[in-house]
Amino acid sequence: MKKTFCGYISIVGKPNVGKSTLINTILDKKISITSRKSQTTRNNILGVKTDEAHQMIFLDTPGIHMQAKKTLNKVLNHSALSVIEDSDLVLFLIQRASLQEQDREVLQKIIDTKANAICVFNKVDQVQNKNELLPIIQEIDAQYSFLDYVPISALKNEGIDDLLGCIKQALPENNHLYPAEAEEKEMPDNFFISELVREKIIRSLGDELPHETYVVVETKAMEEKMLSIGVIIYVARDSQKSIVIGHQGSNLKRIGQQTRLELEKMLNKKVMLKTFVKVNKNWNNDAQYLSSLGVGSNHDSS
Ligand SMILES: Nc1nc2c(ncn2[C@@H]2O[C@H](COP(=O)(O)OP(=O)(O)OP(=O)(O)O)[C@@H](O)[C@H]2O)c(=O)[nH]1
Ligand SMILES: [Mg+2]
Repeated sequence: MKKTFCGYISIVGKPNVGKSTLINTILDKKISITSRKSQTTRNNILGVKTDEAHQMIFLDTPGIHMQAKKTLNKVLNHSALSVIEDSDLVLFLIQRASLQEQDREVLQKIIDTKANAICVFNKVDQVQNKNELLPIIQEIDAQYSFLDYVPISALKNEGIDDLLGCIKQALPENNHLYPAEAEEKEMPDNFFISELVREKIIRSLGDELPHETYVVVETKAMEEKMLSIGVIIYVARDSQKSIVIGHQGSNLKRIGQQTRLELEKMLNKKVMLKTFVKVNKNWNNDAQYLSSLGVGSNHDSS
């Protein structure tokens, strides 16, 4: 019998280091939304890559943020930290040639859990002289023995094959948990559609607002050659409702259009998308409400 290898690999790091970009690049498709703003990812998002004998089950996590005050941020941190313990391998992401306080805090969690881990330097396309990485590697190596140090650019798809090679070396011998076809997803589930809308909101609106929104898919129907979808964007205050809608509906129109175009390209099908904006006060401080939405937990597909 040929040996098979399989394991859970979690991608952790401070907000905005490129965790979601990395998982999308590895899987060669978009499964997790990304943006320039911190704390874009809310759930642990799972993607599977099988390469002959090796099956890698990746978990994208919300950026770990130690100064969490709001309940939402606490829930996000908890879910990111708990996966470290449950993983066979952890990818610790840092960016460029810098190790900041927030990175050190995440590093400390890895040290505490004694996780099997690879240290990944992302965004090296923005590092002129790769020697700048050496003192950081020395500093980290003095604190913990990582299996490898791998420089990559998730955005430019550089160093990814090297990284995959290191990951495969670290996978435990195990039967594959997912059938190969689990990797193909035809109809996007409600979670993915709502994430796509949230990505467009985050990318096009102000810095604070995006974290005060959540999106629910109300209706989804395959009509004759056309996918028809209705979504509700919830915000925490009336003033935010006006921001999301914009002057004469311009923002909402743009958000809807960008989402629709991306879905059409993915599905190769016409999409009709209706968007509504509603106010739900203080939602992001209500932990019970958050968990009912699945925020901060592994989501089930709809
Ligand atoms: N130049 C460069 N930019 C990158 C690279 N990887 C990611 N980015 C950018 O960094 C920003 C953050 O990327 P995300 O993938 O959303 O980061 P994240 O770690 O998932 O962020 P949170 O979910 O908020 O914790 C985006 O604007 C990406 O395009 C890279 O290799 N090089
Ligand atoms: Mg992310």
